[in-house]
Amino acid sequence: MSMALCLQPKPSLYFKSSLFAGSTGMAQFRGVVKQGRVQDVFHGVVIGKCKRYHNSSANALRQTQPFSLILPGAESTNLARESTGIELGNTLPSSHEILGSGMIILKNYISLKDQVDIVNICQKLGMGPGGFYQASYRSGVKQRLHRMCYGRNWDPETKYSERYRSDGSLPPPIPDELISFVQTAIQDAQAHLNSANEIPLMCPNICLVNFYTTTDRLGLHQDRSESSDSLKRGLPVVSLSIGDSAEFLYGHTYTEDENELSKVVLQSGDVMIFGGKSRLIYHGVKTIFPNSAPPPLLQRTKLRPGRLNLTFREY
Ligand SMILES: O=C(O)CCC(=O)C(=O)O
Repeated sequence: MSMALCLQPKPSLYFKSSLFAGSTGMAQFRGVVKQGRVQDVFHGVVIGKCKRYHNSSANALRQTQPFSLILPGAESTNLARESTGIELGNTLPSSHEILGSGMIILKNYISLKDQVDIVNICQKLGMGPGGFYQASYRSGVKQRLHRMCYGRNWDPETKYSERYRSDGSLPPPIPDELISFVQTAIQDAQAHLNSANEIPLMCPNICLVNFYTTTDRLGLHQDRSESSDSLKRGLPVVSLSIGDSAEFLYGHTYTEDENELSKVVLQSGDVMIFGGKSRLIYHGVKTIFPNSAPPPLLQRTKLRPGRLNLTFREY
């Protein structure tokens, strides 16, 4: 599939290595067991039954302040002026690690400048309609992560079936420059594989953006809400990590014994791709390592402690 088939306008900011050019123990996972699987990690806060408003103007009905990625009090800082002189050139070389058929990490792939740009994009969209929120289950239990979606709404209960969120908001579209970035990353990954077919190219039309505080986790799960055709073709999930590092666990079969899972640390700037034979891996985030984000990223963005993760998929 070529990029042209995505019918996306040509990205204005496209450059490859500068973004737009193109301890542990599963038993320690706190989560609920649903259909025999740990689904997610919760505060355990019961918030009552959500009203559903089928009108985007109902966004005004938000009862809480939108969640900001930026440290409280830093929003009004003139970051451009303050950050003058902060060196954003990458010092670490890029590399890659093949984790299995269809699964690869492009280490330090996202330049610091592009990480800054992505934080700024996510902050801008996150504060607008359809921005960061904590999704809840029908039981009323609220998810702990702050999440928002681009392109298509995903919810832990309704998956992709509801166009609107319970606050009535629609997800913003995926920014074009991110679509291009993801496709370039897939093509760069393919170049490292025995066969490009191990990870097919896709046109992302969904992005889930998660923000983990340093105590947040994500229980073991599969990403299988996408269409059966997408799953059958093994169209990949492309995951971008920014901010604090995370311990990522994965395996091909479900287990509650963490020792049976593989582990890898995802650092700021890493891109993980899993498709093809690895498309349905079980995976989760066990630990966020505090104070592990690159200092220039924090100085430039005032990103709060924690980790920003974007996963792109084609429905
Ligand atoms: O944060 C991550 O690295 C994984 C996110 C994830 O598994 C998901 O959004 O389904």
